[in-house]
Amino acid sequence: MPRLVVVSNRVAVPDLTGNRAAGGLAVALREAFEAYRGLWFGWSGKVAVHPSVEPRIVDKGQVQYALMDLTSLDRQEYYNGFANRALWPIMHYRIGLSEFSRADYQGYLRVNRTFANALAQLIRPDDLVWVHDYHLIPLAAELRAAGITNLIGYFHHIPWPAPEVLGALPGSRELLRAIMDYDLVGVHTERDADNLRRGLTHDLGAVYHKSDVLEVDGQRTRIKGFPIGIDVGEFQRLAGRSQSNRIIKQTMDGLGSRKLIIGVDRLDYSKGIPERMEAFERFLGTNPDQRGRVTYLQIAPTSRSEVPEYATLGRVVNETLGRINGTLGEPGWVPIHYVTSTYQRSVLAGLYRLAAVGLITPMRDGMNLVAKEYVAAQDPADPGVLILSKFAGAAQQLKTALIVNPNDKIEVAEAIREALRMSQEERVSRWESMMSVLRAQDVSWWAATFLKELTSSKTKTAARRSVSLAK
Ligand code: ADQ
Repeated sequence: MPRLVVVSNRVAVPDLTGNRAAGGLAVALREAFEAYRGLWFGWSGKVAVHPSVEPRIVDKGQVQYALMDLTSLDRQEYYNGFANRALWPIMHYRIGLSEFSRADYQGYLRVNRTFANALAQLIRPDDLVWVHDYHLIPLAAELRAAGITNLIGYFHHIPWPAPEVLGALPGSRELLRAIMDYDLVGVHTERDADNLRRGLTHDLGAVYHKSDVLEVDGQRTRIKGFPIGIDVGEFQRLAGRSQSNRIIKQTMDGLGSRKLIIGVDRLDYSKGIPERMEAFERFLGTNPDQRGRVTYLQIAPTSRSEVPEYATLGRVVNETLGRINGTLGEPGWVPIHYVTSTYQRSVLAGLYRLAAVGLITPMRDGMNLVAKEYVAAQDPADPGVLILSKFAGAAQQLKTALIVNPNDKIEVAEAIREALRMSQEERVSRWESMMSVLRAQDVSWWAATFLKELTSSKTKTAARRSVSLAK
């Protein structure tokens, strides 16, 4: 069995008691790391005066963690700058918000090179290397330059935009070129895969070798959709026994006979939080009988607060919330409850289960795991209704959700009304269809399918080796 080397911007090291971090990649990779011995390499989250030349190794049995510190300039240019102020908005179709700076781009390349040089010392000949997300697109190119010929896969967790959008970013051709150094590139949906393939053919003159394999200058890569899933059983279990939890009890007491609508998102402009609040306002305006009978709980932990666009969003959300609660609220009823804390998964699962409606309306989202968690947490006999943006990758799979355009407040308001009135029979039938998708393509399926496909890409690496030897 080869060793699995995972590379991601942040590394989720288990705490002193051996508990692994909840959420995100840590959960997604849990089972992959049970099947393979592993190494997880990335940023420690710490800022140091001098950049790391070699990583700090933390050994936790089956998995070793290799942690690199960044300087504050690295964090500014690589992380806050190019990754989060230039790439993130472009990848989410927000060209107007993308702030490109050549210095940031150089910082991004520098950190990728430093990481690759440090990682190259740790890679053994048979290791499978799996790189995650937009912070590290050039990593394979840098590893190849350092002489690494192993199989290297990349998974892109956010949308891949149409070539016309990505093309607005200076340096986008180089990013596309760097993609070709991977043996396998995974995205969440066919739409993203198609956008990336079109970008490669339009901008690099790539030619199709097979329907999902593209070739540029003798180099081949496969581009495929692998929709990420969740641990369905875990969410069902957590939700089923959540009623004794203090926060859940308090929430139930506070609600009384009111229905609950829930939204859970990092505070990010891609998630459409102010737009969603306005859609709820519209719903209350057109359905005055619902005032006092429904509460919308928005959970939105602060994220990337050093990036100016996120501070602006925080202000817009607070203003929108204040206006709606001020104008529509009553002494005994607050229309929108807004909290910014992070919660344990058991609490989130309990809150999802309490909610009659999951209102998940991102303007763009690679997948959106919250939509899936909401569905998995429902009571099978009396499930809630998922309202889901058509621009979330999850909408490609969860077709029996109420699918909406998040830009259309009237449509979202009407979906809220429909969800609150939906018969139990229809709710159960829609929920069962969604659950069968979630069970078939859960998180273990996702990791196992990607890694199986990567392992079977061997012939391409052999082809690449012979191309580079011939040069
Ligand atoms: P995110 O943009 O972070 O992920 P999402 O997929 O919804 O979006 O995942 C968020 C995760 O954080 C969920 O597991 C959720 O439970 C958790 N979470 C959110 N708020 C929380 C809170 N207050 N307390 C505790 N946990 C909270 C990126 C992409 C997505 C893609 C994922 C995975 O932007 O499109 O689905 O990666 O690939």
